[in-house]
Amino acid sequence: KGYIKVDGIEVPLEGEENLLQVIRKAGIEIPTFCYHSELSVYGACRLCIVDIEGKGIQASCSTPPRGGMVVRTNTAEVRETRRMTLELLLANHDRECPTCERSSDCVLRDLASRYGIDKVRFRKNREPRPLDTLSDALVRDPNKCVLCGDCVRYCHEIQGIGAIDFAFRGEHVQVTPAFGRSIGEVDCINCGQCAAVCPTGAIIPKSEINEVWNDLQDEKSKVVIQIAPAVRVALGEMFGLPPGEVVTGKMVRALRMMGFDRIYDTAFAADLTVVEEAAEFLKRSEAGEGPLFTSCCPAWVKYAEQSLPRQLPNLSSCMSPQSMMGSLLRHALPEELSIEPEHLKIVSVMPCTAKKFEKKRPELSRDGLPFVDHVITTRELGTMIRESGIMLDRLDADNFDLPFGFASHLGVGFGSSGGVAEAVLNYLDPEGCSGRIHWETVEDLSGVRKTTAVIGGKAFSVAVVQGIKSAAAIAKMVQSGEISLDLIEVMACPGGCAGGAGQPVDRTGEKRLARVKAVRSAAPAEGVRHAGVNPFVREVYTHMLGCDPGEGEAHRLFHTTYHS
Ligand code: HC1
Ligand code: SF4
Repeated sequence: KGYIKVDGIEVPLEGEENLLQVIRKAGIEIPTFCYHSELSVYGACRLCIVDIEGKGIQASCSTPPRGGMVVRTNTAEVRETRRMTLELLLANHDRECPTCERSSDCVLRDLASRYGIDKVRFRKNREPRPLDTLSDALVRDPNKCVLCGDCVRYCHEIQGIGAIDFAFRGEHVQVTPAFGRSIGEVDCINCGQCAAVCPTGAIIPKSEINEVWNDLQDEKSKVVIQIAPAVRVALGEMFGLPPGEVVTGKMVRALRMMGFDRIYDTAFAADLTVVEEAAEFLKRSEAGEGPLFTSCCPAWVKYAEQSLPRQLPNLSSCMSPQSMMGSLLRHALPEELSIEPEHLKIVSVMPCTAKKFEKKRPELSRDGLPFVDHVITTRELGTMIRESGIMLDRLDADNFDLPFGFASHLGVGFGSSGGVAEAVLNYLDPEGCSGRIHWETVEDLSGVRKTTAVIGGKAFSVAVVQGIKSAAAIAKMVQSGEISLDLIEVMACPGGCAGGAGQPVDRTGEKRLARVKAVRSAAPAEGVRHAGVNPFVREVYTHMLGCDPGEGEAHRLFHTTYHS
C-alpha cells in the first residue's frame, strides 16, 4: 500500500513483489542479468542497484517495496558502480561480438553500449575455457558466461533437471554440468530453455545452417523442407514484424526462392498424429490400460526414458509429427521424384532445440537413412533468409505443396500448449468438442490444466502440462493413484512449442503470449477444422497405405519404441 518515490515521481504500490517491478512500472528500464520474473530471485549480478534514502546502494530485485521509500535510480554512484560491474564482466568475456550468434540480442553488448563503455580498465584473469560441443542440440561457450545463473535456475526450477550448476568458488566459479562433463553427457533433455534465458551467447542452439546450404548446392539432391506449426507466428520478428504476426505465405515464398524442391507443413503430420494417437487412445481405453501420455515433445520423451521407466508403456508409441512426416516422405518421395533414396534430403524448421536430438534417435530411421537429415530452428531459418538477401516482410504469399502441405486448424494448433489434446478430443468427438475446451488450473501445480471430456457417452479426464517439473509431479501422482487421468499432453517449454528455445530471442517471455494466441488462429479461415475432415489425411490411408489408422503399414511407418 502507499507510494514509492522513484526519481522524484510518486509510483503507487499495487502488490509488486520487489522494488525492481515498481521501478519498471514507472517506465525506467532497470538493467539486470539475473532477474527473471518466472524464476526465483538470485540478486547476484548487482546491475539493478539503486540508491534508497537512508539505506544506500541496494539491489532492487531483492528489496521488498515499502510505502514511503525514496529511490534514485541514476545517481553518479549508481552509474559508476554499474559501469564497474560491466567492465569486470567484459574483462573476462570473449569479446568476439561480430561472430557471436547472439550478437544482435546480447544483454551485455547492449548494456556496454548503453553505459558508454569505450574501454575496459581491468585485465583478464582467467584462462580461456574449451567450447562444449558434444550435445546434439546445444553449444556451451563458458568464455561468454556472466554467471547470472538464469540457466541454472531454469533447469532446476522449471524443468526439475539440474543438468547444470555453479561449481568452484571465488574467481574460479563457473556454470558447468556435473564433474566437468559435457552437457551432452548428462541428463540434459535438450529443451534449450537455458539458452533461451541466457543473456549472452554462453549457451546457444547448435547450428545446422551450413549443412542445409551444402545440400541445397548439391545438384544430385532434392531438398524437401517441413515447417513446424509454431514457426509461422515468430519468424516475422526477425524481420521487424510484431510477435504473433502470421507469416506462413511469405515464409513459403522465401523457401521457394532459396531453392527447396518441396515445402510441406509439419501440421499435416500433426493431423496424422491425431488420427494415430486417437486410435491408440481408444484401444487402450477399451482394454482398460493406463493413461496415455503424448509423445510429440522430444525433451519430455528423453526425460520419461531416463527418469520414469515405469511410465514408458503409457507413452504414446506415435512418432512426433516431425518424424512421421520424415518417415512418410522417405516412403513416398523417392519414387515420386524419381531419385535414389539417399539423394532425398529432408530438412525441418522447428521452434525447438530438442528436435535436433530427436532426429538422431536410431529408431527414427529406415535402411540407414534418418527420417530427418537436418533440423534448423526458427532463428536459423531467419538467418538463412537474411543471408539470401530476401526481405521476408516484403514478399507475397505462396502456398505449401500438396498433398503434405494441407493441415487442419487443430493440426496447426499443435504449436501451443493444449493443442495436441484439443485436436485429439475434437477428432474423437467433433460435435461435443467443437466449442473451445474449458481448461481448469490445478491447485498447487503450476503448469497443469485439466478438463473432463465426454466421448461416446464416456467421461475422460484430460490434463495438459507445460514444464518437465510439473510433468514429473503429475506422472508420480498417476503412479501412486493420487490422480486418475486418461490422456496427458506434455510439452517441456512454456506455452508449448510457441515458447520453444529455437524461436527468436524472448528472454523474459514477453512475446510468448502473442505467439500462443496467434498459433490458435494461424490456419487459413476457410480451412478444415480437424484431422478427420482433412481430405489429404484420408488419401494417405486409402491410397498410399491401404490400411486403417494404427494398423499395418501405418503402424510400421508412424510408430516407434522407447527404452530406459
Ligand atoms: Fe512442435 Fe510438433 S507442435 S512438437 O511443438 O507435435 O517443435 O511447432 O513441430 O513434431 O506439428 C515443435 C511446434 C512441432 C512435432 C507438430
Ligand atoms: Fe537444462 Fe534444458 Fe538446458 Fe538441458 S537444455 S541444461 S535440461 S534447461
